[in-house]
Amino acid sequence: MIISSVAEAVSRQLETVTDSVNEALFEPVIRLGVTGLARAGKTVFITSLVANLKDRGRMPQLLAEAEGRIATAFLQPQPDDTVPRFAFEENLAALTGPDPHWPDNTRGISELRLSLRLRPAGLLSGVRGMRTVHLDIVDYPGEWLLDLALLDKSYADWCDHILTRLQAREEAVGFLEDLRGVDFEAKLEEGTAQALAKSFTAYLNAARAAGYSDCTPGRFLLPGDLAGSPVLSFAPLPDGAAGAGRGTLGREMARRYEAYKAQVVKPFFRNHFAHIDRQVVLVDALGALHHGPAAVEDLRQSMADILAAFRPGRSAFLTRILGGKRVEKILFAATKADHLHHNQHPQLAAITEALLRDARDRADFAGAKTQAMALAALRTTSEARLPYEGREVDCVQGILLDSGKRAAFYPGALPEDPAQLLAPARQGETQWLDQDYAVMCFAPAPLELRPGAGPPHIRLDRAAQFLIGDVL
Ligand SMILES: Nc1nc2c(ncn2[C@@H]2O[C@H](COP(=O)(O)OP(=O)(O)OP(=O)(O)O)[C@@H](O)[C@H]2O)c(=O)[nH]1
Ligand SMILES: [Mg+2]
Repeated sequence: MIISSVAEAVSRQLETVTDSVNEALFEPVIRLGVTGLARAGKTVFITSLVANLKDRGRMPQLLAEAEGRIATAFLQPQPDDTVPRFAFEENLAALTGPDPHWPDNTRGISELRLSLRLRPAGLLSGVRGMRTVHLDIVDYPGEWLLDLALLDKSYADWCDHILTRLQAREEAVGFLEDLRGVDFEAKLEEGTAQALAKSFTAYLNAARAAGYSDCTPGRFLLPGDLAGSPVLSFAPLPDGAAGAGRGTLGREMARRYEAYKAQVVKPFFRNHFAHIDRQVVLVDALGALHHGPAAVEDLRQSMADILAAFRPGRSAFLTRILGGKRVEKILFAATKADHLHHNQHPQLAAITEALLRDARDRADFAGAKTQAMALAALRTTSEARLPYEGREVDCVQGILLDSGKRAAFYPGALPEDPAQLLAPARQGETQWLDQDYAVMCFAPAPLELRPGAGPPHIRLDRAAQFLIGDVL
């Protein structure tokens, strides 16, 4: 029995070896990471991308499609058995069903495999048969990338950093108040630890709702099945807490912070992040503009922190687990561009590019190809030219999310020069000087999908061409 099970193990091993050899030789797998801060548009992006790759009538800028080389694209069981499957069918039904609505918030990581069957191109077309490329799409919260910065920070550094930021934020008043009554040298009381963690989490949620991007530790907002566990039951404490004696609240909080790093942050980078080949970073730049200069500056800083993860050498831990592997392409996409008339899309792309400037330069330096663009994964509006304050303006029209009524919308003209927005944001202005940038929430429009065409979008085909065009 023992012998047979050993033999079985050996042959199974051989099987996996030949499988992966076959796969590597004949069926390339591209792992496409899709990330962005909360509500950036990840779920809608993936749903529309997959739907438009399956039915490619609206993908003229995807070269392989224009050349008639994509025979079919179909969903397959994903390779990772322990990662939840991306709920494609459910999300597509939400967006394109008889009562169209936006999909629910997502709680964590998920994955989907789309396989494309390709006809051979050019001279070899008569000789070579069809080939298959697998696209594994991985959806994960951008907040988890922000956690990378924690790996270099001791508990004392982290507390110092966070508490300094909190001083200036009205969302933190409640937590800072709770902190005042705490003695970190007192013996650990689980009730006190839980109450502080709750109060800190409430601050994080309020900060996110107010448009702030730096809402870490990332898992506090999306705890999943870790909710209430010790790794998520810590909070920043005033100076000196980490050095408090054994069995005290301070010491235990420092220990839990370290456990969060070791048992939550590192496994994510090791098991998921390290395997990504191409990356989309979605940015709700319009949403930040609407919230004002502080939100824009905060988005800029958070993007720099997020993109640090794509910079080799940024973290000793990452360098070790990546072992020389690099993300080959990174697309920075400003989402929800259907809120703007197309003649303002270049300005939105320029703002996105400027927002990511520092981080992007470093990623370029690392050899990754990068591009910034403005897109809408699901177009909910049409364009019109209408009178407004005595002149004609280019606006968009759609169905309002709250009232269900049709309305025209002019968000304000974005400046040609992004510095006009980013400079006041950096200088800590509290309001835009010349105007406000309104944001409206449009509902997905009821659709009649043409056979062979996916949901309407803006520039999703260009995004796909940049991300995977070279392997098709
Ligand atoms: N008009 C328009 N709105 C969009 C588009 N994509 C996303 N939105 C809006 O942004 C919201 C968030 O989109 P999601 O795709 O759920 O964002 P997410 O990044 O998956 O959000 P979480 O899972 O909560 O982190 C949606 O509910 C829509 O209101 C788009 O292409 N056009
Ligand atoms: Mg989502």
